[in-house]
Amino acid sequence: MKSPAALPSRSHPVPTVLSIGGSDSCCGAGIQADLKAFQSLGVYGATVITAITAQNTQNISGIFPIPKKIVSSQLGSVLSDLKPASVKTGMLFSSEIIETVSEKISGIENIVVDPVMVSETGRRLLEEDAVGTLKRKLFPLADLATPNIHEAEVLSGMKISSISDAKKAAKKIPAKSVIIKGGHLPSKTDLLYHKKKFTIFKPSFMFDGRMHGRGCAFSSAVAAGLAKGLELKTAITIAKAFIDRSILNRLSPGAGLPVANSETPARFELKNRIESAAIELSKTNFQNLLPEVGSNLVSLLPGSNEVAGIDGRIRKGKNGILFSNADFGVSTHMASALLCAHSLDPKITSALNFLFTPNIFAACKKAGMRRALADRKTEPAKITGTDGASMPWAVRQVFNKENKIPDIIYHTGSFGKEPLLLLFASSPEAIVVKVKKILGELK
Ligand code: PXL
Repeated sequence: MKSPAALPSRSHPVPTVLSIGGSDSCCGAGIQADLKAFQSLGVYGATVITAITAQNTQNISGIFPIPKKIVSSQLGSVLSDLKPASVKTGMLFSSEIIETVSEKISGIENIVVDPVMVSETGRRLLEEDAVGTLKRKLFPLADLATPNIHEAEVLSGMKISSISDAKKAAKKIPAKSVIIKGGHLPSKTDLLYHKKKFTIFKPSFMFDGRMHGRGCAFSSAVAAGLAKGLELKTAITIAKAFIDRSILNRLSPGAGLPVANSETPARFELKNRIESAAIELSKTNFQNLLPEVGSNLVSLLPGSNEVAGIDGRIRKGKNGILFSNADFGVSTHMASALLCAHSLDPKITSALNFLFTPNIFAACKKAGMRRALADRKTEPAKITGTDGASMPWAVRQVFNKENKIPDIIYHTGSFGKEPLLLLFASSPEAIVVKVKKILGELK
């Protein structure tokens, strides 16, 4: 038997974030949602539980606050050993728990207070008489408070129907900085009040539905960013991208509300990179290369055989290029071509297909792209007759002939087969660089 290798040492210290809040038995919100966000964003999560809720995606059937002695004991244990680089508070339920928590965390840097009051399913998660204690004891310690509109109304004592109302309310909330989440405003914009200045954060898409756990994941993501040393606005921008992704990824584990669903940092990053590359392409004349059926930009998750691409492809619209979000498992043929190319040349991790015309082909040549023909006329009937086999066959045929994967593999079409051009590169960004070069030579 082989002797085991020595455990490699870690090169990066991983910051710890402490979440103080309630347990949600369906794991869409509360400390369970916080831990999922911490894991996704690459920080270590510790928890102090203030209440246990019995709930599912439809309702909360029981709330069992934890005695303050036990909350205090958990805090004592965690804080005497782990050194959190940030703290996030969620459901605190009662005045006595708020007092206990405030006493123990004062002096810690980067405190994010999510002033949880009512669940999305309508249950009170903070006793009415505890609002004053929250404002008096915890808010003065908060580097950032993250109320939604309803919570901001309660905290400021005023009605909020517009961004200008939100600006007035933010000034009345006694935390160092406040972000009022505008998910329930028509504009859906969030308003940050930080260092006496306002900043508006727009959503990347409009989501009108209700959802469980969004607020918890957002405040946790901000706390994770602060723990990594990010400046507040940067931490918020990244947290918003993270939460938008978690909404797109939502799951419905029960019959009630969907839950926000985060994912591993590597999957999160790859989807963002594919979408950024598609945005870059949409700023060019890429529509001149788009076939009527659309193109796809696909990329491989490092160390796996999972391929992500643009869901529904990149398409030609009346007023420019159309595309939606990136996701895994949305491409079959392109994914099989990429996986085959990667197996033959591990540097290749991304691919894009586009239109093949003599003009485009000439531009590819001028742009210095190495091109190789996959001769479909020699394709065995068995391959042609097997769904999904043609692309890998074409890639392998070229590799066998050329002994490498060129920039471009093309075929000129045959009966029932569209002419095709496949561009390969080492990253989504490298695909964009190559496309820009080709477009630069296109007459
Ligand atoms: O989303 C706020 C929240 C926080 N904490 C717990 C919850 C909820 C919402 O249901 O259950 C434990």
